[in-house]
Amino acid sequence: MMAADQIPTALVDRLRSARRVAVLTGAGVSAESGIPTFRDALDGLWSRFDPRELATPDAFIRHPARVQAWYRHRDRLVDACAPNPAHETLTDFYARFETFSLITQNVDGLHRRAGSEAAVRLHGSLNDWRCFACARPAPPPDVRSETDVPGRCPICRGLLRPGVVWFGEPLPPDELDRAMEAAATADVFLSVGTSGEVYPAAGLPEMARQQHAFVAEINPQATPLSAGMDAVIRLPAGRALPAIARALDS
Ligand code: BJW
Ligand code: ZN
Repeated sequence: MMAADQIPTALVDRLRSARRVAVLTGAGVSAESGIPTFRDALDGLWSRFDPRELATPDAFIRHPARVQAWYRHRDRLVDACAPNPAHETLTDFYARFETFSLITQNVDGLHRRAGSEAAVRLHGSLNDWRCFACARPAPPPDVRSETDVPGRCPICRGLLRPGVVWFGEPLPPDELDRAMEAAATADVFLSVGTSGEVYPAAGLPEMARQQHAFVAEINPQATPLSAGMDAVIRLPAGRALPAIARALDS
């Protein structure tokens, strides 16, 4: 059975009686703000690079100016974008449910800009540059191309890196603990706009399901997580989440 706008009735019913709700978001939640998803090629100059190959410590060590310029390019792109109805609806969920946890893999800061300051940021932030050598915070380097001189720490001359988590690096332990606690205690867990390919984040829906949460996915495309879901909504997040809020109000 579907409520209006393809929202499964079972999900609406479970949300109505839920005390603890947790949502995991990925790049798809910012797609309608104009930010390309991680697996979509970036436009122009950057389309010849695979993001998966830039987001590693090895890529940074081999091509520091290229990686710094790529992250500065994304900083500027994000600055020119604004939160969309998906981010806004999730902010409203804090007031709607007794306990609400928002867990994001996104580094774009749009959940915070929409008012979800408490969002758990599993993969860090595009801002918060620091020194790769001494870890001191530093202002973002003004590097625009791979042929520029790489930005360095004013104190120790180490290379500057963005405050994100690259492949092979540990997630911030406090954030990961909060995310696992939210997943393990949720009555309803929603996975929104993520390909479900990157761990440990991709393990959270299964962790919730094993602890008897109702798990649902919002994504226009199927993912490796889809088969384990109690409900799937094949709609863009900016349409599905407001529709869920309307169904709960009706
Ligand atoms: C829409 C939409 C719309 C479009 N509405 N939807 C097995 C188990 C555990 C770990 C591993 C494992 N095998 C390998 C690993 C290691 C690795 C990993 O998972 N690799 C996989 C590729 C297999 N994981 C790690 O390395 C992690 N660290 C770790 O495990 O540490 C262990 C350790 C412990 C102690 C010491 C040392 C190490 C770290 C992972 C860090 C990921 N970092 C990145 C880059 C961040 C910086 C940056 O942005 O540049 O995070 S990778 C990238 O993927 C980014 C994203 O947050 C993450 C997830 O991507 P996401 O959000 O799902 O985006 P997309 O693009 O993939 O998907 C978008 C989706 O949206 C699509 O499905 C669309 O259909 C959908 N969509 N429009 C709704 N409008
Ligand atoms: Zn330094």
